[in-house]
Amino acid sequence: KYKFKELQKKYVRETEPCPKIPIAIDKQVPTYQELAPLSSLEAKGFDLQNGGTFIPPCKQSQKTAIIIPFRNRYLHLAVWLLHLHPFLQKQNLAYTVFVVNQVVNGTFNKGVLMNSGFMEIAKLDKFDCFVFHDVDLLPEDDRIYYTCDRAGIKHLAYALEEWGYQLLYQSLVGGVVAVTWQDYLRLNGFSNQYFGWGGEDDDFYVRISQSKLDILRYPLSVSRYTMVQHHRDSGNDINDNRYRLLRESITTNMQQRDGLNNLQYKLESIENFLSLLVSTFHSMLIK
Ligand code: UD2
Ligand code: MN
Repeated sequence: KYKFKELQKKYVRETEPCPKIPIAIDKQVPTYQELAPLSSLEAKGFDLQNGGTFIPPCKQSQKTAIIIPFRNRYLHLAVWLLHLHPFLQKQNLAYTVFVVNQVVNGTFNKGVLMNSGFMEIAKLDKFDCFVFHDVDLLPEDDRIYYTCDRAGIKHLAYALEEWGYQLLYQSLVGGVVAVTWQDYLRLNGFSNQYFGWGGEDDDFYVRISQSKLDILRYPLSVSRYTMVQHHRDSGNDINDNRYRLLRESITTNMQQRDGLNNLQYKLESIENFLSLLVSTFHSMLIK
């Protein structure tokens, strides 16, 4: 089980030797220096409620839940929180951040984390909008609104710096998507069958098209993101099975029997962290 307090201490210790002069990683990405006082993020004046909830000073028609599928990316999470809280608050959003942490060993399964996060959050409160968000992606433009649209699935991580701010392929819906709870139910969530890297996002596209939902995107010049550099994680090897699963998904309409309706997981605990500005789910997979 992951103990936040201990890791927090560990993290602060590790960052101590960073040079006094900030090293700019990239554009708006916070520097290591800015990250150093991780234990006192409250002091930054982010004005959050316990568990990473923000209540805007005005009436917001939607409540947004941000779900981050997560395992062992603490540095990315720290960068993300420092970047995203101010960003989301500028938009006057009513939001809560949920980190869905895979605590069971074995291969990473992003789909199961998204689905189990959705199910558990629904028990806590009524959210209108769910934003599924890679931990390493940072929006570069304030006009990328983290709200949902009844007209379709909003694919936000459209123009990545890594790819020269172009979309790799039209059916790509990876990285960051904003989905109303109604549409998420209609899609039957993500597939639970994709273990390891790749395919679960393309499967999500298959679901969107089979459900006859539209994909909405902000202009290429607006929907820009930076991905914090990383290597492939251990426990998340390329899934060689992904093309077979995708074919099956298309030809047998797997969506109907795989997703929220056959989801299996065990919730280890739910903890609210104000010091880390985040509400964390520890969810456990059952094979
Ligand atoms: C692409 C997609 C991503 C996903 C992935 C294939 C974009 C912009 N991103 O990202 O959405 O479809 O391909 O699976 O299209 N994670 C952990 N710990 C781990 C492994 C993964 O926290 O050990 C989480 C984390 O939130 C990470 C995300 O899963 O951002 C996706 O994994 P990745 O960053 O390794 O994949 P990447 O960058 O190729
Ligand atoms: Mn990534």
